[in-house]
Amino acid sequence: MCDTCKKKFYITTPIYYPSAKLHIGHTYCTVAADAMARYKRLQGCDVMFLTGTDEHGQKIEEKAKAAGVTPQQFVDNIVTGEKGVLDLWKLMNISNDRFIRTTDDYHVAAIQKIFRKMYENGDIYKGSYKGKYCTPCESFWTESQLKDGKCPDCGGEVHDAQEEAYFFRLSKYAGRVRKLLTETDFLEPKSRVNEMVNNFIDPGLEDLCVSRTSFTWGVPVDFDPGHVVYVWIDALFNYMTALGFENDKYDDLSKFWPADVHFVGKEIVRFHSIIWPAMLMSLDLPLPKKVYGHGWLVMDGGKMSKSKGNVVDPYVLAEMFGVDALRFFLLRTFPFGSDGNFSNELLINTINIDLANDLGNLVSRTTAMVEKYFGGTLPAERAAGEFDESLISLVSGLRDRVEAQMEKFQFQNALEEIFKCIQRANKYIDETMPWALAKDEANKARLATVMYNLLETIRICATLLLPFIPASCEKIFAQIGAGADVQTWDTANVWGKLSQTVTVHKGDAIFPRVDAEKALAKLEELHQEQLKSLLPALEVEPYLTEKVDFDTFCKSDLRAVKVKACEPVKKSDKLLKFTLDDGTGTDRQILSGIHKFYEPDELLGKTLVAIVNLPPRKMMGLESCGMLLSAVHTEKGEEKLHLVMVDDSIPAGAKLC
Ligand code: ME8
Repeated sequence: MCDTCKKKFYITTPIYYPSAKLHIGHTYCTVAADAMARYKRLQGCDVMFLTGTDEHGQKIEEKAKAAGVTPQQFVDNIVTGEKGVLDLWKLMNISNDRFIRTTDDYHVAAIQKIFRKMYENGDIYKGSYKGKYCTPCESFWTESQLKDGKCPDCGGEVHDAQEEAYFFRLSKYAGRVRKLLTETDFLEPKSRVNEMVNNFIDPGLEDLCVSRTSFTWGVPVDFDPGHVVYVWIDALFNYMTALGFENDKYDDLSKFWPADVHFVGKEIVRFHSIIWPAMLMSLDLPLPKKVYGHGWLVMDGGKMSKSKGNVVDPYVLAEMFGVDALRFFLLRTFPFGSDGNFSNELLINTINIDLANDLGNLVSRTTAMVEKYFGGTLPAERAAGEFDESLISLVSGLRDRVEAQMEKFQFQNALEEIFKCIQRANKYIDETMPWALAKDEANKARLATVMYNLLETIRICATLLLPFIPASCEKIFAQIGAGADVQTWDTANVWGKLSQTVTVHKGDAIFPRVDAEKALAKLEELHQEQLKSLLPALEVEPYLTEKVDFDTFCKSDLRAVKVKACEPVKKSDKLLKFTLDDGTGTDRQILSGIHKFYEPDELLGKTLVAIVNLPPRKMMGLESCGMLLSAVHTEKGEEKLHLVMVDDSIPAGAKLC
């Protein structure tokens, strides 16, 4: 197919807020879009795969201020800094063709032009906004949109706010948008259509506030200083400015617009399926062909967060389990349109069952047998036999079944189809029993056929797995001796493309089994560290508000005491027994629960402070006459204690007052 005849395919992910490091939930959509882009390229399409970052808004401005840096420095660090967004996509083997940052000059200038055009055509007008404002979501809400008085998106507090602002005439497009949603396949899955129509369109679409004066970190409205463009105009038009709309940086608009699909998380479906088409209608621009609202990865039913019991850092998970294992898990385990409950146990199970047991074993058993029985190269003789037909017919139709699912973005089902074949091939080994065939030279042709059928199944499955686990598939191809000419979408539909006399190269296990117990313990340890890092650095006991009069205070007799001996109390983890010189000539014994903080030897000879007129107490059968003073606080969740020590030149018995 020549370049100009190639089918075009334009796919986008949401552009991410770099307000914090991305977690595994963010990785989900980008991995899905990557699988889709790779699949389309394999099919021979001319693909444009766009992702990026949405860098303006009040939240970023506030976070930058708190961090003591400029907003630009703040976002630069999260986007281009070490282990930032760009690094993450590189690590995850994301094959995006373009990356847009909404702070890019060409985008900023284009947004100004777009805003002005909509102002000039009358769809943007100036008014005053009164409403309930949610700061984290940067959204105004009406009373009726609130859920239990809280923000319907994040569940957070809202407050009354009013400001002079520009508005977009969203209400004008309600009818056309409703038709788009209800009469076409613009929005999928279909369940999301009802949600949009019932919750937003039918209750009455209000005009949308599209500028802010309460912060400055945004695209300035060039004809009205003090106003910045509200993030959704800025954010949504990225899909077009990245192709060259209203700018000279790129020149792909006529080639790739309208987009074939926008992948978006369910909470931003509203912006993509109502506001976005309405804005495009306002400018008389073609609408994207589809918006697909995927579900969330949740933990224990709630949104992802570090404070829940899982490590959600993709760097940690990729390092422990491998990038492909993580990519595979995300798309194999959860239906793309619904929420999926993430857990480390599930991740490890998926790796061990599908990748290590089923796929990994099939590859290593097959290549090991070809090496053992044929020295690595199959002979040309063949002998068909029982079980061949059922395997071959299942695998021959696989590509079309995978394609049918991929076209509907049903990654889980596509993988299910592939794994049915992998499982069938493993069963074929048990049925044909190559080890029994190998005992008799007369079975050589039959044994070669069995091996060939297995290798050919692996070749076809690996080709279809390329969009999901590209690096591992390359390793598989190398092991089974499949050249580039038989790793193509066209050959994935034709049985028998692998050379009949192929040479295999058994290598290391491609998907080593994960020791679940060890891995979970390690993750738990990392999670505890993460939790600690979230705790305040330093915490001291709250101050007492109740006043104590001077005379009462003076009733405490504080003395300098010198440690003559110190030893742990038998059968106690905590207690140390001190023999102290208190200046009276008679040793004083004090027990103190500080063994966790001090070894007895390090305290010998030290001059400490004790309250000496407390009534004696018995602990573990021993008498304690007084109490040693110490300073206590908590650091990163850990209790710290320091005995109060005074200068050694101070004699035992000196009164502290
Ligand atoms: O919404 N599971 O940015 P964002 C699945 N800047 N997806 C998740 C997720 C989870 N646990 N957590 C977040 C924005 N996401 C805007 C987009 S587009 C013009 C502007 C998804 O960084 C979320 O659903 O807050 C969204 O689609 C994406 O991550 C980006 O979220």
